[in-house]
Amino acid sequence: MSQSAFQFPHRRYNPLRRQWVLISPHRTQRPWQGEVNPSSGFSEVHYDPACYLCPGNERAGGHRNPHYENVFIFDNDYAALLPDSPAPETEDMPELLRAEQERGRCRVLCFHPDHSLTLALMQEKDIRGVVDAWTEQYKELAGNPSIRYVQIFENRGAMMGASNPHPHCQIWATEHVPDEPATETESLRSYQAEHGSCLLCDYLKIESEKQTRVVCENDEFLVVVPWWAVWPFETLVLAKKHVGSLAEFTDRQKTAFANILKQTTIRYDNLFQTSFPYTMGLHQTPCDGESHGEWHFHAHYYPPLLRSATVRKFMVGFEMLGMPQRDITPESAAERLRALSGVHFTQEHGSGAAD
Ligand code: H2U
Ligand code: ZN
Repeated sequence: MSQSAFQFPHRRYNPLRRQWVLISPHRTQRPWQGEVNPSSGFSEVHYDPACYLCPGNERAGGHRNPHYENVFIFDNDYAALLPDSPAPETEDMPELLRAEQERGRCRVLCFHPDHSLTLALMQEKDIRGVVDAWTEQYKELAGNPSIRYVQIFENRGAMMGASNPHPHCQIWATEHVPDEPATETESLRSYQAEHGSCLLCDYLKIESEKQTRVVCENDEFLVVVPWWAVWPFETLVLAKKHVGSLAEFTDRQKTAFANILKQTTIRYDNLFQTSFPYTMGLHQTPCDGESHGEWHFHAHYYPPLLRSATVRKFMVGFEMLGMPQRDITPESAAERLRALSGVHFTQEHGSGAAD
């Protein structure tokens, strides 16, 4: 592989999503205008009387949160899926107007009672508590025969549509395996059938050897800006061992997962000295009753920011109509994230939001 040839426009393949991404590295040769904006996005208060997630406060429909001390889980008051919605009547419908029943559950999981915290600022032992709660939720929902997939995800920051800065995530459990994990299942399965090995185990080996796209790692997890990253600072968190879901994690893996989430989110916050927005999600074994030896646990971080705390990437134009495109290479994004301190910028001098 010639390094110089990769400085020209080329496209790279994402074998998980089966999509191409256009890379235009020469566009970043224009002067770097990446001003570092002052810290923003952090909450100043530990308790907000107007927050519907803070302990003791009222939510929609008159529900009141308990005075919780660790994590707190409740059924989403505006759930996108219901456990008992009826099947649409499709008998007299044209074939092109297809619809199917989709039952499911939506929950909200508060990570911590403190309104001002984020995963980057929480103590590792408390993040471990979140990992334990995710594990229990996955096990319980996956054990329900009418559920075929459990999606745990976090929308962080107003830029990503999060409705509230209080540290929380959502869990949507669905009757069908949604498109993204369904495509990944297909990809992992066909790769295994063809090569007799796991796509992500093989990919992990390549990235560990090359190191150019590695952001950080610990004994159990490797974080890379993947070869095929679409978002400027997109990362993929890979379990080093071939396990399918949190339900199979050892105690050690759960602790290591909490550690890697903190390491990753600290680097994100430090990049533009802001509470870094993103959508993050866990991709785990579908619970559709089939055997899924091909599944390899991983998490995706999709952050929108491009140049500073306020300049974001928009997926418009050619990207909506053709294919995704990026300017900074995954290698340079990884290099920048890797070079950042593993200590949160607000805590480096013993002051700031985390105090
Ligand atoms: P997001 O910040 O990712 O939007 O998640 C917050 C969720 O909280 C959102 O899905 C729910 C919204 O429906 N919610 C309640 O369940 N009760 C409320 O009182 C307000 C918001
Ligand atoms: Zn709150």
